Amino acid sequence: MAGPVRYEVADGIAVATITNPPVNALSVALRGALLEAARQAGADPAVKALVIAAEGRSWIAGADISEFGKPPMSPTLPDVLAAIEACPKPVVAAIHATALGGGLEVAITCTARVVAPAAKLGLPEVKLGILPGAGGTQRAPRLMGAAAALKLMTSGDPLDAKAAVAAGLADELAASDLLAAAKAHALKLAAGPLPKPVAQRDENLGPREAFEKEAAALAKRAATEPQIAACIASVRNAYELPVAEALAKERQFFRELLQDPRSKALRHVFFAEREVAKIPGLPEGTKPRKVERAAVLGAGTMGAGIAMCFANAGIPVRVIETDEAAMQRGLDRIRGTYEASVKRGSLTPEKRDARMALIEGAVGLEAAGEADVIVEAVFEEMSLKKQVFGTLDKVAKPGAIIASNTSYLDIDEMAAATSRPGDVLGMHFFSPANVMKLLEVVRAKQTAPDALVTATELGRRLGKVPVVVGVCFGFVGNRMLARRTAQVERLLLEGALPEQVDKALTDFGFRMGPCAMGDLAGLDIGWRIRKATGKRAPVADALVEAGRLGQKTAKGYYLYPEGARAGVPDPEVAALIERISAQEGVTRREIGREEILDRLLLPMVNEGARILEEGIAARPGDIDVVWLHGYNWPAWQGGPMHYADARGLKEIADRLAAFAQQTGDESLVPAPLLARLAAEGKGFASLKPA
Ligand code: 3H9
Repeated sequence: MAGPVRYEVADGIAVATITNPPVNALSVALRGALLEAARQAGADPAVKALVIAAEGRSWIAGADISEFGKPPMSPTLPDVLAAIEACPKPVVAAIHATALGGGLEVAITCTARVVAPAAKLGLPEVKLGILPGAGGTQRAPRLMGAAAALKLMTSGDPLDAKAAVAAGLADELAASDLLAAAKAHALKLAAGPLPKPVAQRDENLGPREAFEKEAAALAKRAATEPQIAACIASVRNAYELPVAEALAKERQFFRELLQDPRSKALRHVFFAEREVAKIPGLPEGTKPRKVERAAVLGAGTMGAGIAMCFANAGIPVRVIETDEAAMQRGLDRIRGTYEASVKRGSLTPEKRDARMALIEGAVGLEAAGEADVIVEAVFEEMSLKKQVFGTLDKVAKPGAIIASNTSYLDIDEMAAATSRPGDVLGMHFFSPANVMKLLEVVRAKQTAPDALVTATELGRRLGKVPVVVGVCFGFVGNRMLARRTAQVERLLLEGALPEQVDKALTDFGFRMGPCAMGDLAGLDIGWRIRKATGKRAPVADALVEAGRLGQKTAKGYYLYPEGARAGVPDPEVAALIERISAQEGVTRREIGREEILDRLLLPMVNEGARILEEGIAARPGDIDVVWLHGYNWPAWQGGPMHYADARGLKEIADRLAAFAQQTGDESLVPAPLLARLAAEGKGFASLKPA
């Protein structure tokens, strides 16, 4: 019967080969089969040693994360490890690829570890808000020393094969035939007395001072990330408690952290980031088109940043402008950005030269004729965009993807200016384009499935996280942001000050609040859009009209004395806001922190519900990914839709309804989808993909 482990005995050695696609996660079936293999090898007089090998792209990727939060099923991972440890014969792990989390915990319970050059060994649990919960905090220190083990588990990043051997985490690097090397290693061990279990190798813990130094360096993170504090405490137990007690404590930390809402949020993010790559409704077997050359229209800030994305991924790119001078300015801007990276030491001069060599300036749209993908980043004006698309229709080669980087304009209208709407879509990069990971791939009405797949694959090649969204004003991210921005203005008018608004969001976990963000980006951007669309924001307008454009004029919502990056509150701004409140006939009042936070976040959730209802985003998790990678939503808060689910949609809907009544703002009335789910006692997570 085909199970997750193939058990074979030859020449006195039992080999248990794991096949549990896609990544050999430790599901209950695999745990059972591994436990059985250890017992069988131990009991069989014909077997001298056991080798645990695996097939597929991972050795073992760790515990099955989808089982977390469900009732535990026997055998547990500690049961399996106890069986491996109790095996009276040497057990050798033959690691060909990634051994992560619980996977590495299996490996370090074995008597020895032989690794192939492609192996990667790590304890990434902290990234899921937990700590290694199956002996990792006790056994890793007893192989590589407590200080190094603490570093490994708090960074969450794996060691490659060579580094793992050097650190003592693995015993042998097999240059070619891994299985043969592991068998030979096992036979050698079988010939002598059985080495003591890793859990008893206290002599390897290393000096306590080295560990405490490492722990002290983590104090800042430990104060805000409970999983880091738990790693420190648990590894410290290796010095202070008998190992059985330390293991029991580790298990207790693990169980507690698993229940923490922050870990739940991080696990949600793990799955949402993988789910987002699946595009619903595509014909089976849709293949991407070939992309070997790119063109970017417009060499402004966005265009230059997008061109760099292509060059950074090794794709030759033409940066096209309307005249020589603008083109040169664009190239200079790109060179300047690379130069700054070289100065900072984050880029070598060789890489800078290699990247610059992939970027070519050109004048006139005809220069886009050879490109497989063309990204338009010209001025945000529909008539101009339509003209550009009309010309591209004539000059682009057949099958080329024609993409717009527009932040809010209608892609369908642009597609209609061509005779090939199937090739047209949006590729919305976020500023700075060469840094931010989000890419909204906008699927227009007639976008061909293979064009869509080409854009998402290309996005991944560029190191982005592509999220497929539909056409609407502002797509997913900016459409929701607009709701928050409107509330910032209202809160300031009603009684809050910029520093209170910003603090609500930085306390929540954002790196920056909206007022500081506005100052950084330049307040004139929003002002220009409002003027063009006939909208007003009395406070923000007054700031711009008083010459306060943000950091570039050393004053905006805040003051930036002598080019300071962090602004300081300005009494003049407070006075200006009070004056505007009076002009608008609003009586100012004290607004509490909770109200500020909810007024900023819940309208976004409400807009997210509308976005889901309209099918602009396929899944609530997709919206979360947009906010995590485009706007630095703190991962441990899971994204706006997960955050709402975690608080309960009934509470969210009630708060919104109360705000709507209090302010008379219709947009705050709970969206029909939100109201329905709240009434049914469900969350957004209960929805099936659109
Ligand atoms: C742990 O071990 C706790 C223990 O200390 C204590 C236990 C008591 N579980 O990423 P990919 C799925 S905590 C369930 O696209 P890649 C994933 O959702 C765990 N599912 O592949 C996806 O599914 P789908 C510590 C998992 O080749 C598919 O596999 N371990 C798990 O780019 C492919 O995933 C980790 O944190 C899992 N553990 O990268 C490692 N892992 O196709 C987490 C993956 O349906 N995993 N899936 O969308 C990874 O970092 C990467 O998946 C890996 C492969 C590097 C392994």
